[in-house]
Amino acid sequence: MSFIHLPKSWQLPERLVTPEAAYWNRRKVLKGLVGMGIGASAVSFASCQRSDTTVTPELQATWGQPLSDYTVNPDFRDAGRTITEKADATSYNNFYEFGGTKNIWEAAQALPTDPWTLEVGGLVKNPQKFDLDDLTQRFPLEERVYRFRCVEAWAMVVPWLGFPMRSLMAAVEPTSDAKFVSFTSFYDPEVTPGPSWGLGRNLPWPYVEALTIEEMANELAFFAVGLYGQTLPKQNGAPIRMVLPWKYGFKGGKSIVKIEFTREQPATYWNTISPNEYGFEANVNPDVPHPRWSQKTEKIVGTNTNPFDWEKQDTVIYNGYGDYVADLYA
Ligand SMILES: Nc1nc2c(c(=O)[nH]1)N[C@H]1C(S)=C(S)[C@@H](COP(=O)(O)O)O[C@H]1N2
Ligand SMILES: [Mo]
Repeated sequence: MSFIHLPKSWQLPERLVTPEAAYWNRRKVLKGLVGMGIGASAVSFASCQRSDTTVTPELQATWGQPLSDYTVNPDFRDAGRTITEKADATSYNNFYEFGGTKNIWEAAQALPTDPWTLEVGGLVKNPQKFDLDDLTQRFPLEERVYRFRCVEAWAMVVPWLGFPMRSLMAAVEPTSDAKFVSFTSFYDPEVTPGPSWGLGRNLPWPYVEALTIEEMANELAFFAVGLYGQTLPKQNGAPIRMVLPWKYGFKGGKSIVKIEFTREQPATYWNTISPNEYGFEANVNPDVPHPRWSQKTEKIVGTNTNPFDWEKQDTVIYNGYGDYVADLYA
C-alpha cells in the first residue's frame, strides 16, 4: 500500500516529496536522508523553505495544546509541497475581525474560546448544539495535509487536525429542502473591532461563508480543530474553522459559532462587500481573473526571508484537487 497518494491532476512544475514527519523534526529528517545517499532532493527541499520568522516566546504562547488522539489520513499525508513552517502559518494571517493586516496574531488573543458553543440548525431533522468536547469526542480526529491558497495569491501547506464536514452533516440530517449551508464566525463588537481602514465596524459583520450541500458533502470539506499536532491558535480560527482546499481561503470561515442549512443561497461576507472580486463559488482557478491580483501564479509563504522574493508557482485549477471536486462543477 502506498502512503503517498497524489491525484493525477497534480501538475506541479516542481514536486517535492516531504517526509510526513518533516514538520516535527526537519533537521533530523534531513540528516537521515543525506546519510541514506538521497540528499540531493532533500537539499532542494530544505533550501526551498527559508523563512526566518522569529519564534518569540509571545508567538509560542499562542500555540495550542498537543492533541494525540488522532489518525493520519493516508490519502492526505502529502500535499506535493513542503509543509509551511508553523511560525509562518501562525503569524501571517487574515482575520479581519482583529485588523486589516497580516499581523493580527497578538490582537486575536482577545478571542474568547472557552466555553464555545456551535449551534447547528435550519433545515435539519436533528438540530443540535455542540460544545468543543462534544465535537472532538463524537467525530474521530484525523490529520490531513492540505495545500492552502488565498485569493491574494499567496499559498501555504498546512497539516490540519479535524474531521470531515460530512460527518457533522450526517449527525444533524439535513432535510431534502436543504440546498445550501451557511457558516457564521464569532462576532462581538466589543472584542472584534474589525480593520481600522475603510468601513471598519460598518463592514457586514458577522463574517458568514456558505457552500452548497454537495460541496459540504464532498470528501475534502473539513472542519479543523487543530494544526501541527496541536489545538488551533486563536489567530488561525480557534476553536473550529472551515478548510476547503480547492477554494480560495476566504471561503474558509474561522471561529464558527453557527451553521444553518437553508433553501436559498445565503449572503456571504466578501461577496456582499465586493461581488466582482469575490464570487460565491470561488474555486481556485488560474483562468478566472481577479481585478487586483493575477491568479496565474502564487507565492509560497516563507520561502525567503523577504516576502517579495517568495518562490512563485503556477496556479493549478482547483488548487490541484480536481480529482475530488471537478464533477461538482461539470
Ligand atoms: N472569520 C473570518 N474567517 C476568515 C477570514 C476572516 O477575516 N475572518 N479570512 C479568510 C481568509 S481571506 C483567509 S486567506 C484565511 C486565512 O487563514 P489563516 O490565517 O489561518 O491562514 O481565513 C479566512 N477565514
Ligand atoms: Mo484570503
